[in-house]
Amino acid sequence: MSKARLITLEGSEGAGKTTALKTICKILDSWDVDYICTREPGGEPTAEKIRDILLFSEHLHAKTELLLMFASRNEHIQNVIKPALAQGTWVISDRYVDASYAYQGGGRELGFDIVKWMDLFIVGEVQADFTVLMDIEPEIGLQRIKSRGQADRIEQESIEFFHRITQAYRNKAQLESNRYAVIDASRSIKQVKVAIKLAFADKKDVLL
Ligand code: T5A
Repeated sequence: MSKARLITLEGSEGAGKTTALKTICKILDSWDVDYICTREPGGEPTAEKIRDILLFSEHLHAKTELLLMFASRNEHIQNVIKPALAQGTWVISDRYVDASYAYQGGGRELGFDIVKWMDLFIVGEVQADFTVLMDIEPEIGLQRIKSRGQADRIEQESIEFFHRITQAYRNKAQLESNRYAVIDASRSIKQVKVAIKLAFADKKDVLL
Protein backbone atom coordinates (compact mmCIF):
# COMPACT_ATOMS: atom_id res chain seq x y z
CA MET A 1 0.00 0.00 0.00
CA SER A 2 1.33 3.48 -0.88
CA LYS A 3 1.96 6.10 1.81
CA ALA A 4 -1.10 8.21 2.66
CA ARG A 5 -0.67 11.77 1.41
CA LEU A 6 -1.70 15.18 2.64
CA ILE A 7 -2.93 17.34 -0.22
CA THR A 8 -3.77 20.99 0.36
CA LEU A 9 -5.68 23.59 -1.58
CA GLU A 10 -4.78 27.24 -1.28
CA GLY A 11 -5.69 30.57 -2.79
CA SER A 12 -7.22 33.93 -2.09
CA GLU A 13 -10.96 34.50 -1.57
CA GLY A 14 -13.25 33.16 -4.31
CA ALA A 15 -10.38 31.47 -6.16
CA GLY A 16 -12.53 28.35 -6.63
CA LYS A 17 -10.99 26.00 -4.06
CA THR A 18 -14.30 24.42 -3.12
CA THR A 19 -15.02 23.87 -6.80
CA ALA A 20 -11.50 22.42 -7.35
CA LEU A 21 -11.98 20.05 -4.43
CA LYS A 22 -14.66 18.17 -6.36
CA THR A 23 -12.26 17.62 -9.26
CA ILE A 24 -9.55 16.38 -6.90
CA CYS A 25 -11.98 13.92 -5.28
CA LYS A 26 -12.80 12.48 -8.70
CA ILE A 27 -9.09 12.10 -9.50
CA LEU A 28 -8.44 10.29 -6.21
CA ASP A 29 -11.45 8.05 -6.83
CA SER A 30 -9.93 7.09 -10.16
CA TRP A 31 -6.63 6.35 -8.39
CA ASP A 32 -8.56 4.09 -6.00
CA VAL A 33 -7.25 5.67 -2.81
CA ASP A 34 -9.16 6.20 0.46
CA TYR A 35 -9.36 9.85 1.44
CA ILE A 36 -11.16 12.37 3.61
CA CYS A 37 -11.89 16.00 2.82
CA THR A 38 -11.47 18.59 5.50
CA ARG A 39 -10.87 22.32 5.89
CA GLU A 40 -9.13 25.05 7.84
CA PRO A 41 -9.83 26.83 9.97
CA GLY A 42 -12.01 24.01 11.25
CA GLY A 43 -12.24 20.37 10.32
CA GLU A 44 -13.22 19.10 13.77
CA PRO A 45 -15.56 20.31 16.54
CA THR A 46 -13.22 22.47 18.64
CA ALA A 47 -11.46 23.85 15.58
CA GLU A 48 -14.88 24.74 14.09
CA LYS A 49 -15.72 26.71 17.26
CA ILE A 50 -12.44 28.59 16.86
CA ARG A 51 -13.34 29.18 13.19
CA ASP A 52 -16.49 31.00 14.33
CA ILE A 53 -14.43 33.29 16.56
CA LEU A 54 -11.97 33.89 13.71
CA LEU A 55 -14.53 34.69 11.04
CA PHE A 56 -17.29 36.37 13.00
CA SER A 57 -15.71 38.31 15.89
CA GLU A 58 -16.12 42.02 15.45
CA HIS A 59 -12.43 42.61 15.99
CA LEU A 60 -9.32 40.50 16.55
CA HIS A 61 -5.75 41.67 16.93
CA ALA A 62 -3.52 40.26 14.17
CA LYS A 63 -1.44 38.32 16.72
CA THR A 64 -4.61 36.83 18.27
CA GLU A 65 -5.72 35.81 14.79
CA LEU A 66 -2.38 34.08 14.18
CA LEU A 67 -2.54 32.25 17.52
CA LEU A 68 -6.14 31.13 16.96
CA MET A 69 -5.35 29.88 13.43
CA PHE A 70 -2.62 27.68 14.89
CA ALA A 71 -4.74 26.65 17.90
CA SER A 72 -7.47 25.39 15.57
CA ARG A 73 -4.82 23.80 13.33
CA ASN A 74 -3.37 21.90 16.26
CA GLU A 75 -6.78 20.38 17.10
CA HIS A 76 -7.24 19.56 13.43
CA ILE A 77 -3.82 17.91 13.11
CA GLN A 78 -4.02 15.95 16.36
CA ASN A 79 -7.62 14.78 16.00
CA VAL A 80 -8.13 14.42 12.26
CA ILE A 81 -5.06 14.65 10.04
CA LYS A 82 -2.56 12.55 11.98
CA PRO A 83 -5.01 9.71 12.79
CA ALA A 84 -6.20 9.56 9.16
CA LEU A 85 -2.67 9.46 7.72
CA ALA A 86 -1.64 6.86 10.31
CA GLN A 87 -4.36 4.51 9.12
CA GLY A 88 -3.47 4.98 5.47
CA THR A 89 -6.21 7.47 4.57
CA TRP A 90 -5.26 10.41 2.38
CA VAL A 91 -6.29 13.88 3.55
CA ILE A 92 -7.36 16.74 1.31
CA SER A 93 -7.51 20.00 3.22
CA ASP A 94 -9.17 23.14 1.90
CA ARG A 95 -6.42 25.46 3.24
CA TYR A 96 -3.59 24.58 5.62
CA VAL A 97 -0.47 26.20 7.02
CA ASP A 98 0.43 28.06 3.80
CA ALA A 99 -2.70 30.16 4.41
CA SER A 100 -1.09 31.44 7.61
CA TYR A 101 2.05 32.47 5.70
CA ALA A 102 -0.13 34.25 3.14
CA TYR A 103 -2.85 35.80 5.33
CA GLN A 104 -1.12 36.43 8.67
CA GLY A 105 2.49 36.67 7.45
CA GLY A 106 1.71 38.58 4.24
CA GLY A 107 -1.80 40.07 4.58
CA ARG A 108 -1.45 41.11 8.23
CA GLU A 109 2.25 41.88 7.73
CA LEU A 110 3.35 39.84 10.76
CA GLY A 111 6.19 38.47 8.62
CA PHE A 112 7.14 34.92 7.73
CA ASP A 113 9.58 34.31 10.61
CA ILE A 114 6.92 34.11 13.31
CA VAL A 115 4.71 31.93 11.07
CA LYS A 116 7.69 29.67 10.40
CA TRP A 117 8.24 29.34 14.13
CA MET A 118 4.60 28.36 14.71
CA ASP A 119 4.79 26.03 11.71
CA LEU A 120 7.75 24.18 13.27
CA PHE A 121 6.07 24.12 16.69
CA ILE A 122 2.56 23.02 15.66
CA VAL A 123 2.77 21.39 12.22
CA GLY A 124 6.23 19.87 12.48
CA GLU A 125 6.51 16.93 10.16
CA VAL A 126 2.84 16.91 9.17
CA GLN A 127 3.61 18.93 6.05
CA ALA A 128 1.64 18.86 2.82
CA ASP A 129 2.91 16.48 0.14
CA PHE A 130 1.26 18.39 -2.67
CA THR A 131 -0.33 21.83 -2.72
CA VAL A 132 -2.62 23.19 -5.40
CA LEU A 133 -2.53 26.98 -5.49
CA MET A 134 -5.59 28.48 -7.14
CA ASP A 135 -3.93 31.64 -8.34
CA ILE A 136 -6.18 34.60 -9.05
CA GLU A 137 -6.11 38.37 -8.95
CA PRO A 138 -8.08 39.39 -5.84
CA GLU A 139 -10.45 41.65 -7.78
CA ILE A 140 -11.75 38.65 -9.75
CA GLY A 141 -12.04 36.35 -6.73
CA LEU A 142 -13.83 38.95 -4.60
CA GLN A 143 -16.24 39.68 -7.44
CA ARG A 144 -17.15 35.97 -7.57
CA ILE A 145 -18.10 35.81 -3.89
CA LYS A 146 -19.85 39.20 -3.82
CA SER A 147 -23.29 37.76 -4.51
CA ARG A 148 -22.98 35.38 -1.54
CA GLY A 149 -24.32 37.95 0.92
CA GLN A 150 -22.81 39.11 4.22
CA ALA A 151 -18.99 39.01 4.08
CA ASP A 152 -17.10 37.55 7.06
CA ARG A 153 -14.53 39.58 9.04
CA ILE A 154 -11.59 38.68 6.78
CA GLU A 155 -13.50 39.11 3.52
CA GLN A 156 -14.18 42.73 4.53
CA GLU A 157 -10.48 43.63 4.39
CA SER A 158 -8.99 46.10 1.89
CA ILE A 159 -7.91 45.18 -1.62
CA GLU A 160 -4.26 45.90 -0.61
CA PHE A 161 -4.57 43.19 2.05
CA PHE A 162 -5.63 40.67 -0.60
CA HIS A 163 -2.87 41.77 -2.98
CA ARG A 164 -0.31 41.06 -0.24
CA ILE A 165 -1.87 37.60 0.21
CA THR A 166 -1.72 36.82 -3.50
CA GLN A 167 1.91 37.90 -3.63
CA ALA A 168 2.82 35.87 -0.54
CA TYR A 169 1.25 32.75 -2.06
CA ARG A 170 3.11 33.28 -5.33
CA ASN A 171 6.41 33.74 -3.49
CA LYS A 172 5.90 30.57 -1.47
CA ALA A 173 4.92 28.59 -4.57
CA GLN A 174 8.08 29.77 -6.31
CA LEU A 175 10.27 28.90 -3.33
CA GLU A 176 8.74 25.43 -2.98
CA SER A 177 7.97 24.72 -6.62
CA ASN A 178 8.38 20.94 -6.19
CA ARG A 179 5.45 20.81 -3.80
CA TYR A 180 3.21 23.29 -5.60
CA ALA A 181 1.03 23.20 -8.68
CA VAL A 182 -0.03 26.73 -9.60
CA ILE A 183 -3.36 26.82 -11.43
CA ASP A 184 -4.55 29.90 -13.28
CA ALA A 185 -7.89 30.12 -11.47
CA SER A 186 -9.14 33.06 -13.52
CA ARG A 187 -9.96 30.72 -16.40
CA SER A 188 -13.33 29.01 -16.91
CA ILE A 189 -14.39 26.19 -14.57
CA LYS A 190 -13.87 23.74 -17.44
CA GLN A 191 -10.31 24.97 -18.16
CA VAL A 192 -9.47 24.94 -14.45
CA LYS A 193 -10.63 21.30 -14.20
CA VAL A 194 -8.37 20.32 -17.09
CA ALA A 195 -5.39 22.13 -15.51
CA ILE A 196 -5.94 20.35 -12.18
CA LYS A 197 -6.17 16.96 -13.91
CA LEU A 198 -2.90 17.64 -15.73
CA ALA A 199 -1.18 18.73 -12.51
CA PHE A 200 -2.21 15.50 -10.76
CA ALA A 201 -1.23 13.37 -13.75
CA ASP A 202 2.25 14.97 -13.55
CA LYS A 203 2.55 14.11 -9.85
CA LYS A 204 0.96 10.68 -9.94
CA ASP A 205 4.20 8.69 -9.86
CA VAL A 206 5.52 10.72 -6.94
CA LEU A 207 2.34 10.57 -4.89
CA LEU A 208 1.27 6.97 -5.41
N1 T5A B 1 -7.45 31.93 6.84
C1 T5A B 1 -7.45 30.57 6.81
C2 T5A B 1 -6.36 32.63 7.36
O1 T5A B 1 -6.40 33.87 7.42
N2 T5A B 1 -5.28 31.94 7.81
C3 T5A B 1 -5.24 30.57 7.83
O2 T5A B 1 -4.24 29.98 8.29
C4 T5A B 1 -6.37 29.86 7.30
C5 T5A B 1 -6.36 28.36 7.29
C6 T5A B 1 -11.50 30.94 5.63
C7 T5A B 1 -10.85 32.28 5.90
O3 T5A B 1 -9.81 32.10 6.83
C8 T5A B 1 -8.62 32.67 6.33
C9 T5A B 1 -8.79 32.64 4.84
C10 T5A B 1 -10.27 32.87 4.65
O4 T5A B 1 -10.50 34.26 4.66
P1 T5A B 1 -13.51 30.31 4.09
O5 T5A B 1 -14.96 30.58 4.21
O6 T5A B 1 -13.07 28.91 4.22
O7 T5A B 1 -12.76 31.20 5.12
O8 T5A B 1 -13.08 31.04 2.78
P2 T5A B 1 -12.39 30.53 1.50
O9 T5A B 1 -11.51 29.38 1.80
O10 T5A B 1 -11.76 31.71 0.85
O11 T5A B 1 -13.59 30.01 0.62
P3 T5A B 1 -14.40 30.73 -0.48
O12 T5A B 1 -15.69 29.97 -0.60
O13 T5A B 1 -14.50 32.19 -0.23
O14 T5A B 1 -13.58 30.56 -1.78
P4 T5A B 1 -13.33 29.31 -2.69
O15 T5A B 1 -13.66 28.05 -1.99
O16 T5A B 1 -11.96 29.46 -3.20
O17 T5A B 1 -14.32 29.55 -3.90
P5 T5A B 1 -15.58 28.69 -4.40
O18 T5A B 1 -15.12 27.42 -5.01
O19 T5A B 1 -16.60 28.65 -3.32
O20 T5A B 1 -16.06 29.63 -5.58
C11 T5A B 1 -16.56 30.91 -5.33
C12 T5A B 1 -17.61 31.26 -6.42
O21 T5A B 1 -16.95 31.35 -7.67
C13 T5A B 1 -17.51 30.42 -8.62
C14 T5A B 1 -18.22 29.36 -7.78
O22 T5A B 1 -19.28 28.79 -8.50
C15 T5A B 1 -18.69 30.19 -6.59
O23 T5A B 1 -19.90 30.83 -6.90
N3 T5A B 1 -16.37 29.89 -9.40
C16 T5A B 1 -16.06 30.31 -10.63
N4 T5A B 1 -16.64 31.22 -11.44
C17 T5A B 1 -16.05 31.42 -12.65
N5 T5A B 1 -14.95 30.74 -13.09
C18 T5A B 1 -14.36 29.81 -12.31
N6 T5A B 1 -13.27 29.17 -12.74
C19 T5A B 1 -14.92 29.57 -11.02
N7 T5A B 1 -14.58 28.75 -9.98
C20 T5A B 1 -15.48 28.97 -9.00
